[in-house]
Amino acid sequence: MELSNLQKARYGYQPKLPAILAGDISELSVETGGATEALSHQQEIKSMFKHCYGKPIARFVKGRNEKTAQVLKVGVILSGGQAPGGHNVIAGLFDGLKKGNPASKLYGFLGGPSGLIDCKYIEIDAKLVDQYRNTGGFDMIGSGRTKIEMLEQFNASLETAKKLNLNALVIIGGDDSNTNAAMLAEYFVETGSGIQVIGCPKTIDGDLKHEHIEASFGFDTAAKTYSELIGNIARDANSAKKYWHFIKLMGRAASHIALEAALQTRPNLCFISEEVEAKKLSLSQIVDKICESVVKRSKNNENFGIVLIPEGLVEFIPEVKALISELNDIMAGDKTGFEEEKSFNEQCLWLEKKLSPKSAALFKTLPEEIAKQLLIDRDPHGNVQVSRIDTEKLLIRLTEKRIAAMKSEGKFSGKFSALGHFFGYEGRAAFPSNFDANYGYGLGVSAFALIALGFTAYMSSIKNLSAPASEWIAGGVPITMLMNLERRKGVNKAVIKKALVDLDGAPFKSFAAMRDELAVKTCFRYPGAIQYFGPAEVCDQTTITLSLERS
Ligand code: FBP
Repeated sequence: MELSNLQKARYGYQPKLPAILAGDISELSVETGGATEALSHQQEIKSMFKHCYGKPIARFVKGRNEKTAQVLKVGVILSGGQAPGGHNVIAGLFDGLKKGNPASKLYGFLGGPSGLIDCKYIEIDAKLVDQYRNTGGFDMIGSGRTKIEMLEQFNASLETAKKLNLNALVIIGGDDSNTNAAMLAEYFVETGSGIQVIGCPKTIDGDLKHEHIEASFGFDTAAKTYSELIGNIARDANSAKKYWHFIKLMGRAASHIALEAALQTRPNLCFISEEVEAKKLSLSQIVDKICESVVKRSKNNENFGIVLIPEGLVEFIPEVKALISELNDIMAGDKTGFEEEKSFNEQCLWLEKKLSPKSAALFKTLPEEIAKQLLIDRDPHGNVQVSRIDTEKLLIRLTEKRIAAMKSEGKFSGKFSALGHFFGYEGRAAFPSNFDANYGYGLGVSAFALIALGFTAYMSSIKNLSAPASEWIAGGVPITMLMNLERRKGVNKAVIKKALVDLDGAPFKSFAAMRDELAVKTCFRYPGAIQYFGPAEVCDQTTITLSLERS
């Protein structure tokens, strides 16, 4: 493989660690607080995690231990969507293990959790790790979305772990994968295997956060990559002055990425799904807001603009949400009638008879491609695959229709020409920013220390993230502390609560304070590309979201 110059240079980057993890690891001790509680339904969750519930928060401090020098065998899994910094978690874990004892071994399960179930793995050695230091993607061992939920899967996981004589397993994943990590940990204790499980907070979506988990790695790089692209488009729009750009941004249900990109780039409009839901805005009211901005800007001869759309938006618009939920039930039931219909039109007629009158009316108004996308299979966790619904095109179509009507009524004489974009995959495997390279690496070293010091059912945690890395605080958070009870597939389940955008939080308030002006005036901000080498104020800054949340 021929290397780019940046790749070569990034290999040489030494991630910055919290001071406590940067020193001699035999001089590492741990301080724990009192018992902890889940976010809600404490008794029910306690009964589901008899062994692992309510453990104390752990924080590494200076002290002595003999444990970090033990020979350990550890397995690692990358789970779910790619997030920049994942390879560094593995590198940190590897370096910690080898620093503790060069005889320790690290195994990588291939293709996500299914690698553990099917016993597909490789031994990760120094040569392999060195090829992936500070690089994006998950291609070192691959990732997958298999959910470990059936007893046979738990048994198969245990069998693999025993076969490899594992002391511990590290699961690098999002909320669902870390919920799985806690379940596996509980199962391993219950079955007396002694195998520990540690999770690491990963996802570009930024929705795995909590008082003690300040951010997931990957969010920083992905949000900055999208912001760079949006800034470039905004500058193009401001130069040519002829297009409205509708940009859908990845991030699943939560709008953290769209909000961060709005703070970075100051578009004319950015919809925040959580607000749309709270205010029960309809599709038509969203189009009203777009048209209002188009008309006002056109009066200033500015027939161009930028609209940011979080990818999960459709699921938060009450009438679309109701339609999706009805479609979920219909498609999960007997759909032979649907499959027998020959054309899509006939299939629609079949569906419309089964939908409530309100949902049937909405379904009929949707452009064909969007209607088809709403019927795509759900992912293994039961999520609608929002990345495959062209919300940006839907909003363009509806705005064009409305603008045409306004023109024919003599209410608008300007121009409206729109282009759609979707930024998702281009940000998920980017070279990690210095922040994500440091944070991922630190989480990996911290996961090693948690294992060596005997913890299980913990998430590796690094706090004080808006300060320079040397001042970061490392430790672990019991996973049950992040849980609440949710109804999933008709059953109450203890799961990590998704952290959506807090409408009372500083990031949203900061955007809300400027948006009326942004909707009319051109105030674009151009963040430029992520910088890897140079002054700390250019290279090591974290997201605006994190700094506002921590200030
Ligand atoms: P995770 O939740 O696993 O981190 O994945 C995040 C994500 O990138 C979402 O933003 C997006 O909706 C989804 O993955 C896309 O999934 P896929 O990679 O399966 O197309």
